[in-house]
Amino acid sequence: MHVATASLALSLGGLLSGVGGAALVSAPGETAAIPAWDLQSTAKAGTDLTTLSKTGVDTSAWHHVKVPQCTLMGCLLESGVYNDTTLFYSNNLDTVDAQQFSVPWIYRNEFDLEPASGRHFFLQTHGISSRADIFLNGKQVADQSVQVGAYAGHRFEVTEAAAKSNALVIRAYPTSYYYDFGIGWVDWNPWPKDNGTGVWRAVEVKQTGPVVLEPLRVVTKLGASLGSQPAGVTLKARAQNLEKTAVTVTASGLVAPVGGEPIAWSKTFTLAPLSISDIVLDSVVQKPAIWWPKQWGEQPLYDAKLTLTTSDGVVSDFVAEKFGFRTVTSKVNSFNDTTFFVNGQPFQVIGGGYAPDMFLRWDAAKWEKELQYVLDLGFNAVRLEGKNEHPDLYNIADRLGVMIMAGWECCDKWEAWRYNQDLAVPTPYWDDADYATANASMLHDAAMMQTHPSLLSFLIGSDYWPDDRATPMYMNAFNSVDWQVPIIGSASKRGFSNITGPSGLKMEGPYDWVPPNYWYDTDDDQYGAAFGFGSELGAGVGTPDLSSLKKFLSPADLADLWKSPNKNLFHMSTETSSFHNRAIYNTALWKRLGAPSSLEDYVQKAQISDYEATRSQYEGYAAMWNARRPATGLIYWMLTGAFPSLHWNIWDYYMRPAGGYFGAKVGSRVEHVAYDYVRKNVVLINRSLDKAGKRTVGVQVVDTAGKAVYNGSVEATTVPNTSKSIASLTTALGSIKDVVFLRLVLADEKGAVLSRNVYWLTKSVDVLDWENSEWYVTPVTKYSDYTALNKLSAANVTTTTAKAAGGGTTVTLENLSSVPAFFVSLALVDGKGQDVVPLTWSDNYVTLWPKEKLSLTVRTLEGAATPGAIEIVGRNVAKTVVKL
Ligand SMILES: *[C@@H]1O[C@H](CO)[C@@H](O)[C@H](O)[C@H]1NC(C)=O
Ligand SMILES: *[C@@H]1O[C@H](CO)[C@@H](O)[C@H](O)[C@H]1NC(C)=O
Ligand SMILES: *[C@@H]1O[C@H](CO)[C@@H](O)[C@H](O)[C@H]1NC(C)=O
Ligand SMILES: *[C@@H]1O[C@H](CO)[C@@H](O)[C@H](O)[C@H]1NC(C)=O
Ligand SMILES: *[C@@H]1O[C@H](CO)[C@@H](O)[C@H](O)[C@H]1NC(C)=O
Ligand SMILES: *[C@@H]1O[C@H](CO)[C@@H](O)[C@H](O)[C@H]1NC(C)=O
Ligand SMILES: *[C@@H]1O[C@H](CO)[C@@H](O)[C@H](O)[C@H]1NC(C)=O
Ligand SMILES: *[C@@H]1O[C@H](CO)[C@@H](O)[C@H](O)[C@H]1NC(C)=O
Ligand SMILES: *[C@@H]1O[C@H](CO)[C@@H](O)[C@H](O)[C@H]1NC(C)=O
Ligand SMILES: CC(=O)N[C@H]1CO[C@H](CO)[C@@H](O)[C@@H]1O
Repeated sequence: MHVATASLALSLGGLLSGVGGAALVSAPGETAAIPAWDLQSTAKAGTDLTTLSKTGVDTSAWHHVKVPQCTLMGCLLESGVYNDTTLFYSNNLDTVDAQQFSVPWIYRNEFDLEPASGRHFFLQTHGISSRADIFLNGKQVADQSVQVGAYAGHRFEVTEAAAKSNALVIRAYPTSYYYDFGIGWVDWNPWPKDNGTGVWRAVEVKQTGPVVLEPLRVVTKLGASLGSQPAGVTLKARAQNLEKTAVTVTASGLVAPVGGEPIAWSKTFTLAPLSISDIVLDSVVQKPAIWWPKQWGEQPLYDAKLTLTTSDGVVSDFVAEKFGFRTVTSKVNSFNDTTFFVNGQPFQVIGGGYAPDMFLRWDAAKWEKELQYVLDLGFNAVRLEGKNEHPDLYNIADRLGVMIMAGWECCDKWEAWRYNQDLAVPTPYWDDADYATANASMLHDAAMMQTHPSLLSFLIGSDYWPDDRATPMYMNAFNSVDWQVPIIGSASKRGFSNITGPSGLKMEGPYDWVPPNYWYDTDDDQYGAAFGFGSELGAGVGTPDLSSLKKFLSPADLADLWKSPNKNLFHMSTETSSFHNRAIYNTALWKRLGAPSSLEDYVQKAQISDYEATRSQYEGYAAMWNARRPATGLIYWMLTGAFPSLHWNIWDYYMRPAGGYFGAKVGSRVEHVAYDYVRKNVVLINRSLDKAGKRTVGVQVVDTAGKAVYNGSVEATTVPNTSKSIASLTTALGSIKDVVFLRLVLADEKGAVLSRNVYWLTKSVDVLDWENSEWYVTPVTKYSDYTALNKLSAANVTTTTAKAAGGGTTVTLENLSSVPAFFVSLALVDGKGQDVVPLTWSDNYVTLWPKEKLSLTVRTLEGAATPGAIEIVGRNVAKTVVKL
């Protein structure tokens, strides 16, 4: 047996199979993941891998999982040692014994193959944290100096060791975020006690004939006039002749719109003995269907396949992927801010930062629902900071039309540069072996992503840019896989390598609470205000609503929320971070909305704060798209949480959308009217490429008693892809004494409402102290007083329900009163009163005008329980339950 040169390989989604009893793979070109593992600590199983990797070892006392991949904690959850309902409750996570993970653990599996002369077998890894020894049938396949790094995948030839019955053993070494290329969490959440150690990505077995292929690359070349000119398409894959003689192969290419007429062609290559060379097949698609981000068009995908057949007509290997025709480019403007272009159109990035599950348990169905939320919100992108996950993440994003900003993570081994001023001590700077690990990681993940039309960019650094040895190494890795989308040096403006040039992305905060006017304070280019590209920023909000809070907080934890506003809390960021408590957030809540009188009161005030915060941030960036210094993108920090968290997410761990979600959803509407808190203007926003025409904006202001203060309307013509100010409300809002409500309603020529939106405003905005800004927040020296909202007269809102056209339920709310019904939230629950999730609401956490009637539509997504009732409650609306 010999160990093949370290090279990369990918899973072939459609071919994964685990046929019980039969050989794991039995035909050339076939690839299958090891479908299940037996797991044990070396403290119990010992360290004699030679013996453990022989068939027949009794593993009945080990842990058993029927999944192809899991970290140690993920496996122990899967096998029932831990239960996440219990683990995530209160601070139970802290009680997990970390000591058990201080020694290596063993993953073991037995499987069958059908070895015969002329057949070659491979083990393919896609990253094991932190490093591993691999043994097959008593022989070492790789040691920990080669299989190292969470993202470094390798292909090892195991033909000589392969037998009919095989035993595979992987010894995974403990991960340190200081020393290893792991998958770290920085300040996002408490760290898992196993540090993510283990076989977190599948290990595959592959069978081939005399020639093996590396992953397929697809190079597309679109004509200047998209779609109406033929497009070049080149299929490429690196081929290795495994024999000591020259081999002649026919390479057959196939390109077909999914479900459509294929283009097939072929070419013959003679490969020198033991050589490695690129197989390159060129073709042309006459009428390429163009792939667009969801809000701009369709997502046509093409199948591509490259098959090698030997002269006797037998397949040696094949590779296949889906791809799409689109272009992505980026430009740094005169302010050094980056604008992305998709299919030549300037693309304002609107999205959030992704956190995987804390134990890296990958769930494709969950990710699909998360992207459905992303689209429901009006977002168009997700940033992955060093959480590049699995091929299905990209497959699903391709299908749904969401752009992905992939990249490496900050603050640990991945950014161990001398000039990194935020590096965790005692992380050592990179040595030669570290560069090799990073190189293998880049090669592997770039190859995994190359064909996917959803890729917007790869950020080779997050907080700091890679040094002048790593940068060209990364660029060479991208070149070697025919990378076709922008490579960005980092997500910040702290410096850059001349090889990438300036990143054009800013990382200036905030990460904690700021008032809504923060985003509109753009005249002096301060920090995170709505100009340029904010790569990770937000008011830090994301408070789950009460039903979710009760799932993971004890009664004492719940009391802390409103009785101990400055207390450190477990369900936040790490102990050592600036975000271990809600003090900044709570100070604002107490000052602006008044001290809470109960848990319910606190949570409702938190939803009001969260809604206001996310709406203003998304509106602010959308409104400034055509400003003096354009706002070119924002990534809200964060989109999701790795565990049930009290902050930094757009929806909670249980996927129950609340105030922050619906604020973000209003602020991200493709056609919208927004209120600029600083200039007191109405801004007409159009993020579509094709929605134009006459628009009317109704502008109404009422006081807290429901008395009309202003009633007017503005005519405007909307221009695609443009934000513009269309009216000043200085007069309309001139006479505010206390708190007023402002309603903006955008309607088209036929009177159809395109966007409707209510603000609560005081005479003046919160006063920001920009000079004393920290990296994570800008302090407020004078808070706005919204306490009048606690004294609203009760409103009587009636609810009627009907079946919605196209599925779901239409809920019509009517305010019978002469006062506004403030912040009315609706929860869809099952027969037992538990939240029904996942689901989408056309709108929620709404404020009704006196006598206003408003219809909302709710639809459940796949996997949701059967709805039984809707619970309705508002700030001045008593709770009612309407049975369905
Ligand atoms: C975990 O525990 C909860 C509550 O004790 C129980 O309802 C749930 O079924 C358990 N989950 C698993 C996977 O065993
Ligand atoms: C996890 O990583 C941290 C930081 O590098 C380290 O202090 C800790 O010992 C690690 N835990 C284990 C179980 O290796
Ligand atoms: C943009 O970056 C370049 C390179 O660092 C610098 O020389 C230039 O002054 C910057 N321009 C602005 C407007 O900041
Ligand atoms: C990275 O790996 C590739 C493929 O093995 C190799 O050709 C290249 O020299 C490596 N680069 C560095 C800087 O080690
Ligand atoms: C990068 O380019 C600038 C301007 O050309 C030059 O002054 C600087 O020395 C270069 N830096 C490196 C590391 O090459
Ligand atoms: C947005 O712009 C598109 C493209 O010009 C246009 O068709 C649409 O009517 C515009 N919508 C608004 C609200 O301006
Ligand atoms: C506002 O004015 C419009 C016409 O300009 C009128 O139709 C509408 O009833 C008025 N609304 C209120 C609340 O006064
Ligand atoms: C969209 O807006 C950008 C930025 O203002 C502009 O450069 C571009 O030409 C516009 N595109 C269209 C299709 O109007
Ligand atoms: C609300 O109005 C409806 C219809 O007039 C009435 O039946 C109901 O009793 C009122 N509810 C309250 C709480 O006043
Ligand atoms: C101002 C007003 O009409 N308020 C009414 C709203 O509805 C509640 C509940 O019916 C009444 O109590 C209020 O008088």
